[in-house]
Amino acid sequence: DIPVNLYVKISENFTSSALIQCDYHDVLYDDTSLSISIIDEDFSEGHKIKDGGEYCPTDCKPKFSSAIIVPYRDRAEQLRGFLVYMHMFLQQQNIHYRIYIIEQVDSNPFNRAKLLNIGALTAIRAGYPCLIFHDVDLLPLKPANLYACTKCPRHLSSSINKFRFVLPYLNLYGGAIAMTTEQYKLINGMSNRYYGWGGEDDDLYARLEIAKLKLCRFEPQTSKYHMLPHKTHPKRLRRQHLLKFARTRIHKDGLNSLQYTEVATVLHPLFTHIMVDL
Ligand code: BGN
Repeated sequence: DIPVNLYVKISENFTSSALIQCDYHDVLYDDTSLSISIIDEDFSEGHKIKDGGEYCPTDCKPKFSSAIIVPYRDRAEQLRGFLVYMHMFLQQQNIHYRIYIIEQVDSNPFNRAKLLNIGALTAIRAGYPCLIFHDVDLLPLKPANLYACTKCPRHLSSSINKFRFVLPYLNLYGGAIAMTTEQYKLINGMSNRYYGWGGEDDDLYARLEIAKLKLCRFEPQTSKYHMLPHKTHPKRLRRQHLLKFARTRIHKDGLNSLQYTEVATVLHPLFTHIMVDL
């Protein structure tokens, strides 16, 4: 789908002592100051992924640095596919990134938002300026969907096969999203109180509204995703009630009230595995 004239040939003469900025083309959206980079077939020089699932292009200096934060429990099969696919996808984009898998090891209902808060804190401490929150069942289909942060918080996955590639509602802000560390801190992260499926992403959207942060999306064509099939999570009861008071909790429920026990952190070849008891 990328027009041929957008492909960049990376010169083989680059030496590591004189790193130049990675080549990105200014395309798509002026207001987001984003651009994409696609490189040619010569790229596959074997694996350059460091333990912990971190990758940095070696022949140029990347402009974007992103932590990919994935909440996880009990989907080993999906995770394997996700990791292999995402490393291929992300390396094409010539960005610096690291994949964090945050696993809930207790047996309480799944708390996606709290896991994302934990991943965000870890990534912020590691110095990442851009946080990409990503469900493990979503695979991006378009290389132009750059995994980097824009001036405004961005909803990456607006066009998913499961919803027949149509955005279900305008304020949907779940699935795969990107926010700068500054934006995430400004809204005190996400609510820690959503155990069970649903509502935590709508709560996050309410926080954006309070902070007057406008949401942006790339065009549907660029935002296409394939959702892997899976069993559904038990839905959270009374999530409407929790959501109703989202605005009153923003300053007391979030990053500043986050409590959990880190059970272990293991650096695997393709990801950093953080196991937590919520
Ligand atoms: C919505 C869910 C979201 C979910 C989307 C897409 C709720 C809150 C009800 C008050 N919201 O219905 O969390 O991401 O569907 O599946 O359940």
